[in-house]
This record gives sequence, C-alpha cells and structure tokens, in this order.
Amino acid sequence: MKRSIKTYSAGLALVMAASVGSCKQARYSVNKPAISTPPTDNSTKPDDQIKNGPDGTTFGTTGVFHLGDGLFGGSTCKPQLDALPLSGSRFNFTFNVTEDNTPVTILVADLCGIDLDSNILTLTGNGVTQPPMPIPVSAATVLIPSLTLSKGTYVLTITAGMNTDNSHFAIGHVDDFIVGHVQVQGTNIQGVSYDAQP
Ligand SMILES: [Ca+2]
Ligand SMILES: [Ca+2]
Repeated sequence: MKRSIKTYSAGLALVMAASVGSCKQARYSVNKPAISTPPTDNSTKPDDQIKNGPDGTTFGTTGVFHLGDGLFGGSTCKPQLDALPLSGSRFNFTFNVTEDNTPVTILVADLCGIDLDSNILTLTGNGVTQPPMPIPVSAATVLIPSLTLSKGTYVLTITAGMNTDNSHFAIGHVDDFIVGHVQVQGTNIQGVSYDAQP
C-alpha cells in the first residue's frame, strides 16, 4: 500500500509540474471551449448523478453544476451560468477503490467559465491530501492520467478560486463556472456520493 501511495503522489506531482512547464511535457490535456454545452438539467437528485460501470464512475451523468459565489456579470459562459442555480463553491466527489495498485484516470469532461487561475482540483485518499492542481484558465476539459491508487476511499474536490489581484475582477471575487461529467476511469472503482459546500 505504501508503494502505491508514492506512485500516486509522483503522478500528481508530474501533473503539477506540467501545469507550469513546457506544453510538450504536459501530462494532462486542455481543450479550449469551441462549443458551449448548455446545461441539461438542474433538478436532478444525487442518485441520478452517479453512474458506475465496468470502466469507472461518472459524477454528473445527467446534469452540470454551477460553482462560485453567484456573481458572474463579467464571466465567460454567462448564459449557461444564468440558467443554473448556484450549487456552492466546492464540490466533493467520493469514490472507493476496491483493489490495490489500481490505474486511474480522472477526466473533468465539462467545464465552462474558468476565468481565474485559482480554481483547483485536489484528491484526498487514505487520510492524505495531495497538493492542489490548478485548473487552467479557459479550460473546457482537464485530464489527469496515470494515477495508481491503493485500496481505499478517496475524495475528489473541485473548488472555485478567489481573485487575489485587481487586474480583471475585484479582489475577493470568486470565479463562477460550470462543471460536470467528472469521470474517475478505471476498473475497481465505485462512486459513492457527492456533496456541495458553500
Ligand atoms: Ca463570481
Ligand atoms: Ca467565470
């Protein structure tokens, strides 16, 4: 188990390094939003939002979520944000890995309105929280491949970031964006629950 945790840590560290390094070394892929996907459903229940299959689990199978502080006059993706009630500033997705040494890929398949560089993705497992991974500005998807996880319970968290300078938004402004279709891909993975926090 200890060896697996080290492997996992190294994988996320590579992703972190790639986020500020050369594109040629990128360990995740980011696509610019060419077509904005309108929100499909904002009234789904938690049970509707988790789909477990042989290749992993998906959160947000029928809907997408609006994260932020509810103020988004200058945001990209404003029409979509207008159509969705605010869920909170942070989403936690809990899943179980049922076997040691399980290869895992995380795909955030639907993002819209990422305007700040302080929105982050973190993964906590077996009591250890890894360093946050910034979600790149204008990202429409984020892919984190090549994690190896030990058996245990993990929480994937996406947190809306706050502005810390006065360049485009007021200091303290929290980015509003849409996130959905978060997939934890791999065998031996079982989605458990999600919750939104203010
Ligand atoms: Ca905002
Ligand atoms: Ca935004």
